[in-house]
Amino acid sequence: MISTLQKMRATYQPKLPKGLQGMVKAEEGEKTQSVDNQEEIKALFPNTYGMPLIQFVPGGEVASKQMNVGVILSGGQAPGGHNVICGLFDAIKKLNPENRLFGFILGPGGLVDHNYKELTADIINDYRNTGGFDIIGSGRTKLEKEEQFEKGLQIIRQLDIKAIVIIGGDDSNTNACVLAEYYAAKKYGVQVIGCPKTIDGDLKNAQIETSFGFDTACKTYSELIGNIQRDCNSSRKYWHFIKLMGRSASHIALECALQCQPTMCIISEEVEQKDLSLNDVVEQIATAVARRAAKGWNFGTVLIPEGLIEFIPAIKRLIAELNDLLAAQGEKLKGLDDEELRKYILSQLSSENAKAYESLPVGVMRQLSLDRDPHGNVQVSLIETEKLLSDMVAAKLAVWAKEGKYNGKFTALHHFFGYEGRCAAPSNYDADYCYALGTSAAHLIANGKTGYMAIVKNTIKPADEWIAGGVPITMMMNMERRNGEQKPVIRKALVELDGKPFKTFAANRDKWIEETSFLYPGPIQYWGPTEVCDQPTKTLTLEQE
Ligand code: FBP
Repeated sequence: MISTLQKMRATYQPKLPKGLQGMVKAEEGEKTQSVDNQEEIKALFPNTYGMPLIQFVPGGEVASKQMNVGVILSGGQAPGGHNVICGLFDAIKKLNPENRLFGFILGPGGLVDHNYKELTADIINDYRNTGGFDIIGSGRTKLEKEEQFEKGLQIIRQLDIKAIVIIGGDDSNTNACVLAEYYAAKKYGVQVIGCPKTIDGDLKNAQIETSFGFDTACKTYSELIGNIQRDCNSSRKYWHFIKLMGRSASHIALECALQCQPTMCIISEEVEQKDLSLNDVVEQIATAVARRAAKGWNFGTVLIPEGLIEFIPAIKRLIAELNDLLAAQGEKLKGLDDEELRKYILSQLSSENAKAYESLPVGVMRQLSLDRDPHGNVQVSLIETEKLLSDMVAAKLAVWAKEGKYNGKFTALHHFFGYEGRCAAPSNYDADYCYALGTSAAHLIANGKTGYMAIVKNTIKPADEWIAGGVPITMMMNMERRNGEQKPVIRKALVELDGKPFKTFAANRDKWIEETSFLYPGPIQYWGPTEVCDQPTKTLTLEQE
């Protein structure tokens, strides 16, 4: 049984750029180099470094022999993943109806464990324009060891697969690049293509305008924030502390702020640049609360990016040392109870970092000492920053009240929006963008490419004018410290403080505290006027205009 909306939505035909609508020709552009550490990246990726950019234009197609393709969904869910697979499926079938698509189950682990299913037309048709990754499931297994690559090769050979498409974020596409290089170096003839996924919006650069899912996730959170703001403005008695997903980057919080005009929004990248302490951030919020209380307004909304804690410089330094400690002694630490762990960590840290560690509430201290995800990231979605901040604001206001500097009522409510938006039914933007990405991936494969990521650009214009192609993944790489070692990774895009989205926010934020300027964006619309149905995010529009 499927819902009526899902039934109607299945009939939506995603729009494709002109270059992908009929016969498709691949045009090669300039040779590329990595964004930094060129010599190191070149030495690590001798077979996939320096390849040219690819653009698809209408024209004579390469003759396509029968081929089988494998697809993997990797990492956190993002709206539109199913449409990447649908676009890939439709395009390979158009190239040759005998072509077959195999999905590996529950992420990259499915390739290693030989866990797969063939994706046939009847399965694909049930997932067109739907949210979620449940068609084959997702996972966070890190592909990095030779034995995993060789184990994967066995099933690739068994299924006669020509190419693997890895749909993932920066870490997963880094893995795609490593896998592509390995298979190329061994001359196995297996191609690997990546696709830019993540709601976090931090996989973007000169070639990738946005990662898919960011649009739908932000619109979903903005609907919820708008609803809360209406409620808040109706009863005028609560401060809502709303934490938003996004890992390290504050793109989601910033986009929701541009869409909803909350009372306040903290941007982690600014906190770092201004070298603010946790106490400084608390003081900023408490000052806003006090300013509004003076007008008799004991209500408001505060947006908090989930990665904030990592950007407070003292805590960032602490995390860097903890990461090295966990990488070196993780196994030993696993056997310790909370108190033993705290004591042992304190004995190992430098005195400055030990001080920062001890100043944190016990819960946060424990969270920072826990296992990293398979890619070495702190699991920031598990840290209750919204509660930590509101407790500290309440304590500060109590002191100010005693000093006669504050006279108001502060009642805080807490929310965390993340999982609510990662599987939402894709907006028209994400439905179209993802379908075009999947179609591009198919043509990169047909043209014999490996180590490329499928891209679609010019997406603030009507879909007809979008430009599809491919970018060598090595072009986006630099060397960074991970799990205690220097590693080649795709550079993460954080919020740029001299970029238009942040500047637009900064120019208005004082007014949002002084007045109540809430906007209520409402739910995503799938049918109706293009001004409400087909608009990209404010971030993308401001960046590209
Ligand atoms: P990706 O980087 O894999 O796209 O995941 C994004 C994300 O939703 C983050 O915003 C969040 O911090 C994290 O996943 C949560 O991870 P998990 O799904 O393992 O709980």
